[in-house]
Amino acid sequence: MRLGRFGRDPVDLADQLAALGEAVDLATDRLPADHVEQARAIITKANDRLRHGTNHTLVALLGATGSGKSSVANALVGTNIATTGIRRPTTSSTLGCYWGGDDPHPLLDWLEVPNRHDVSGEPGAAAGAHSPASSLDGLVLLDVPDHDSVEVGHRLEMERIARHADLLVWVTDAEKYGDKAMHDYLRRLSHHGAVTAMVLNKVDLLTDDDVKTCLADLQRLMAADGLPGAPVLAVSTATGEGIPGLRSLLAETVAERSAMIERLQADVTATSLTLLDDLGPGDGLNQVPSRVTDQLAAELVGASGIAVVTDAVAAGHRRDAAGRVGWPFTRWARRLRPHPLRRLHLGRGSSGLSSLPQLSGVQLARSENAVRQALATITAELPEPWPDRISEVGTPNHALLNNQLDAVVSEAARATGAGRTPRWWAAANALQMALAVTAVVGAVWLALLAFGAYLRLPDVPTPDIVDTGIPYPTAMLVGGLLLGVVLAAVFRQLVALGSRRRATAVRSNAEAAVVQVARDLVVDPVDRELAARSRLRELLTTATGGRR
Ligand SMILES: Nc1nc2c(ncn2[C@@H]2O[C@H](COP(=O)(O)OP(=O)(O)OP(=O)(O)O)[C@@H](O)[C@H]2O)c(=O)[nH]1
Ligand SMILES: [Mg+2]
Repeated sequence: MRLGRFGRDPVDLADQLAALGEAVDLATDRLPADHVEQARAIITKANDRLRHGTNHTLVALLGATGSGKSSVANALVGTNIATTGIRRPTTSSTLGCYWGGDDPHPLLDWLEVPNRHDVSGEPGAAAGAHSPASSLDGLVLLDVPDHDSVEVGHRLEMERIARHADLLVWVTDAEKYGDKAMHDYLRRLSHHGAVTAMVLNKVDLLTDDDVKTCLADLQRLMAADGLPGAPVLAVSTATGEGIPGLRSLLAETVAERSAMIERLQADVTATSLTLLDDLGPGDGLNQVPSRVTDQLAAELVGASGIAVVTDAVAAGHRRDAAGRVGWPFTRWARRLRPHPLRRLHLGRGSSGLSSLPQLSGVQLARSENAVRQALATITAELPEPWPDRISEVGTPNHALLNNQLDAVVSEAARATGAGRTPRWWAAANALQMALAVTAVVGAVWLALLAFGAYLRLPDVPTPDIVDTGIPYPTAMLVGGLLLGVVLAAVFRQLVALGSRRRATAVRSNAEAAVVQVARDLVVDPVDRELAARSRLRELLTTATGGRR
């Protein structure tokens, strides 16, 4: 008869514990607090138990009152320890019996078991010691109070010992083996099959056929509890039947020195599986999909009121251009209207402080709605508890969001909309001025000629443009005016092109800035949460030791 084995070594347990340790930190405030606390307690317990080494194997006798736990302990010790005054009618505090080997007291101190019995001096101990194969040196056998008496303290003590022991030996009999309380415990410890054994005691009271039936039934029930491989032994402390088999099982376990590691691995596996269940099924969503980010940014751009600024930037550009390259004779008219950018307190003449009109109620609602939509899309497919968690980290302070939208829009406008004038404007201006001067000179010339004629002064010969018969002053006036108007029209087209380009540049700068705001306040926090979630899954999968 052998216990089931995971066949792992302590290095695996160290890896599992390290992964669980990191997972517990990440799981804090993310997964149910009681499960995280349970995992933390397992890590503490495992580290404490590991400090005491593998020289001792803690075997707990667990079961209902009267099933014969103390009798089994006596049978293994080889003498009735009740004669030493330790035994009571029913066991109310744990008794630790230890067999030879290293000093077990530090371990029993940690286990908080003050009642101790050194078996090495017992005459009956020799019965097991004479054969090296069945040496129990290193065994610390714990006779534990029952879990089903009226004494709540007994149950708590039993549960405490059951949490700390390396090997759990349940003792039952033909009357009690179907006991619900015991099977509840077994189910809860279904990952502990490698460190669980079942003893069907008092078989002296049964016929051979009944023993077979009971054993088969008990095995079936244990398989249903999730412990199909755990050994089941039939014993009688009254006749000694089966006791050598139980002794060999314990001797093997003590010799292998692996029960402690396997017990701790089972604990780490079980608690990691619980946390993995809390984490929900894997869905491969490790970051916010880019289409959600794009959609959110587009909505926020809409809500930001950037159109007001881009329109002003385009109009301002046209207005500046008209002042520089427009027809000189009508430039003054433009100056009567206020500069579009100055109206927004942006660009030239700005105090440097943004004073864009505050976002309207509709815009505020639009930005809030955009964030809500994005979060709803992200969380739609996520299992509990992630929708709430993601919504919590992804919902920004809306006043902050709107301030930032306001700031980035005006900043983008200021950076792109002001200052730099296209180089061709200077040349165009010079040309327009030259044409205007030409027209004015032509006009003055003609005026002087007209004035001379009025005063009936003798004709001053007026030169003609060669071969055309058109007098210079006329050509200068008409040509200067006409060319100026035509050029102003051409320049207007070029300026319109430039103003569109400038507005587009402002818009794309603002869009880039709004994407950054969306990232900082919504997408990045959600990404961090999703990354923590997938890291948790990775760590917990490692911590289960490959059990999922
Ligand atoms: N016939 C028979 N009676 C047994 C056997 N083992 C134990 N008993 C009796 O069962 C009763 C209970 O035995 P204990 O060993 O005190 O049982 P326990 O599980 O320690 O009980 P608690 O300490 O109350 O939890 C005693 O009267 C024993 O004599 C056995 O193999 N055959
Ligand atoms: Mg007892």
